[in-house]
Amino acid sequence: LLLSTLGARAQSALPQLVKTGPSTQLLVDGRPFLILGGELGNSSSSSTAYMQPIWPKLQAMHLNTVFAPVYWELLEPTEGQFDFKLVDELLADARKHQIKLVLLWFGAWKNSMSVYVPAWVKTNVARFPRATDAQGHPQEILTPFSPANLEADKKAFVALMQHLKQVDGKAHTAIMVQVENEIGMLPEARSYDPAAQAAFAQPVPPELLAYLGQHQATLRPELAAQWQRHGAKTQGSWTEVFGPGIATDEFFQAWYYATYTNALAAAGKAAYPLPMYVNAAINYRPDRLPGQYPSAGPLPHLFDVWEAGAPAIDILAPDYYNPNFRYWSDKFTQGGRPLFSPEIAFEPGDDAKALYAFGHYNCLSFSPFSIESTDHPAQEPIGKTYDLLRQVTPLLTKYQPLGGVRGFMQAKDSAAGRATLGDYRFTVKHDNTLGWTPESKKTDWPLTGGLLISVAPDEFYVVGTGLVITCEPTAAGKKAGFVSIDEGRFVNGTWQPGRRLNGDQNHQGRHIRLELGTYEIQ
Ligand code: N0T
Repeated sequence: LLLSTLGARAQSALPQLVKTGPSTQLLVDGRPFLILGGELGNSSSSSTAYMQPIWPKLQAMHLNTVFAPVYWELLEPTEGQFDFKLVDELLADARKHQIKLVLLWFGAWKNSMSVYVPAWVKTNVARFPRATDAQGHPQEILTPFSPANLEADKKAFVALMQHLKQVDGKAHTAIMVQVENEIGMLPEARSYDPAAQAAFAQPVPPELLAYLGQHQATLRPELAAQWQRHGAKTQGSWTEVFGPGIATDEFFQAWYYATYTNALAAAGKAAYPLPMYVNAAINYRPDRLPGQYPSAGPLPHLFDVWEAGAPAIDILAPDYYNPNFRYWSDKFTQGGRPLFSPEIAFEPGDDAKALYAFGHYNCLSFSPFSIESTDHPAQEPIGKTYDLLRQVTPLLTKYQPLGGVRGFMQAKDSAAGRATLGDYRFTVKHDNTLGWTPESKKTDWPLTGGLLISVAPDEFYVVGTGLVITCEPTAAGKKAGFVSIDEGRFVNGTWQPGRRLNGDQNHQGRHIRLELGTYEIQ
């Protein structure tokens, strides 16, 4: 009886983020949940009919979650009149296909611009003012400095959250919400509209300076250096505190984007407290200056400003559209921040990156963009990888907080991956380094990856593709061999061994070679 009561309580708990040991976990219905996701193309969920053939594709790729936009222009076509039909149909279809939803609020900003605001907002520039460049030319960007803009956006967002509570507060089909999309200022680092100018003439808000003072030891180096260069002041104008120039302009704009977003998120959470995050359009080119890339969004060099200004936002998340996956993941996880990826370009290598992200960064979400664009869902490597990751989710989420998981990603030019886990030191190389296959002679090698879970000092599960792994005992002067290597699957959480891998399959006991699959090593 007691157990069933506890079970029922866990079931009714809202999706939430909890800190478990060194890692953050997302709990859905009381259990750790890894988002094996994909994001829909921007326009797909504007039509329930258009979505119909997409759902089976998502199932064929073993997604457990889809990231789907909710559009302000379609939610509130007439001011104050909300149309929840699309949202309700999305929820119903998601449930029918046993897929969770992360809802993307395409409100005031979508990739910097304000194209998803309803027509009654778009056409009333006097009431809903735009950001302007330094010459006063208006941009297709609502200014965050206008209380009217915030109020209108917030009213719609709160209506959405209230509705979700009503229709989904028990089922928890929607598990998280993204607030806006890739917020960023262009073509200058800050806006110069009248309200922005008035704000810039004000002192730096004391909350921001207090935050910097309290977090001195962990501030981003760019911001810390600039603040210290000008005397680490505890009050003053933006140019007195940070000096004149575009870097200061960007801090200023970021603060007001953050506080706007915070007001939205806090009001939304007051209605229905789902975890909320914002996503960043990464500036890949270090030669681009503030204003030349979507500026003042939740970018790593602005984390302190965003975290000070937007405590109601749980996670600052990277959108990956360039090859430097490790570099940006390291940046976004500095200081123990959780990794949550709502978007990554849908391309070869995503399978390896997903395995690496879940194994190495304890990431909470992986999600290729425009996931429905494939014509061969059953053949997609990311789908096959999600199938494996689904099977090992209970193991992964159990051993991650205990430090028992490692991730690997190998390209042609990678140094060997190394990890100590249990009583062994592992060396992980690209499969082609063996030189056995015609592929190894090619100039391009596919990215490969995997993860290793230690369930006992001498017992491991490994999930991956295209890797070759050797291990040696950490104890000095000892030698070790494999007792057994089994290929298999988890069926409802129970290990079901398939082939016993020996002979040529483990190079007569020298190593384990991963084709796509899950393996138990002893
Ligand atoms: C993303 C997507 C969608 C190599 C682009 C990425 C999505 C938005 N923006 O398809 O529009 O809604 O969040 C912009 C980064 C492109 C950089 C490409 C450089």
